[in-house]
Amino acid sequence: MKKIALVTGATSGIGRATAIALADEGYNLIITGRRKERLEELKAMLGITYKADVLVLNFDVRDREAVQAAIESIPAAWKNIDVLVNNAGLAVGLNPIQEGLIEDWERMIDTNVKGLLYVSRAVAPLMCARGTGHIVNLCSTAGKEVYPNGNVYCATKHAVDAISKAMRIDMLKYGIKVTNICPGAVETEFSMVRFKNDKEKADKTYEGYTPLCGEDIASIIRYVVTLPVHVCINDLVVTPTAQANATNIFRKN
Ligand code: NDP
Ligand code: 8X3
Repeated sequence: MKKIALVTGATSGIGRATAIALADEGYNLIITGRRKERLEELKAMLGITYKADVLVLNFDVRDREAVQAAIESIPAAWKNIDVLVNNAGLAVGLNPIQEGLIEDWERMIDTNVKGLLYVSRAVAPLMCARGTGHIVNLCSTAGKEVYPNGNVYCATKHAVDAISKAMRIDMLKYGIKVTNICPGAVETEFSMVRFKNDKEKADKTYEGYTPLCGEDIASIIRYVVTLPVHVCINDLVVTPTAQANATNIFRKN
């Protein structure tokens, strides 16, 4: 029987690439996000190209009741979720704390922290009941260090880092693996979202060096979820070769 992976934020970037990589690995997929048409397009592609069965769940991770209802709506045969990739997330704004927009802060906290918790709270009991499962949380180098103007985004990713550690302790007795993945710069829609569709600013983020791409992270996720049952990668920091840490990127111009 094929394994099942649920990927949040599968409409773009790392999440979409991960859904494709896991379909290629032989998984059936539950793909989620707010942009339904993109989910339907991905479902069709995964079915044709990889012969994967795909269930689309269209919800906003910030909506606690919608998350609960969506997971409860999953047909019994799909509830044996082997892998949960908590990927949905975003940065909004890049301002010093004294000038930050509170609505930006709330979007990040509600999505990156509360949304991840809502989805995990709905899926983790299914894994514990079966005594098997793997949760992969998309953290960030921003979960390991703080950089100028990154304040609240960094705080949300530090929270993800702590939640990953806590999950691993709490679900140890059920044999649940928890992997915290911390990428540096990955060229996706991330910077367009952070800079509110200012393409010039978004493009500047990746100027003068080769950033990671969604497929780079997807191939790492594919690797960590296919390790033997007794092996768990707990924490993984990955940057472009041109990036040493959050503040040091070597740009050639
Ligand atoms: P993208 O903007 O390309 O993708 C973000 C995904 O999250 C989209 O599929 C989006 O779907 C989904 N999402 C955002 N908000 C919500 C919401 N409220 N409800 C449901 N889904 C939501 O960015 P990335 O692929 O780069 O980001 C994926 C993860 O990786 C994030 O957690 C990010 O913080 C993290 N990360 C990214 C890095 C980077 O440099 N790009 C580096 C380190 C970590 P939709 O809009 O359709 O709902
Ligand atoms: C995304 C990478 O450097 O913008 O998490 O925080 S960074």
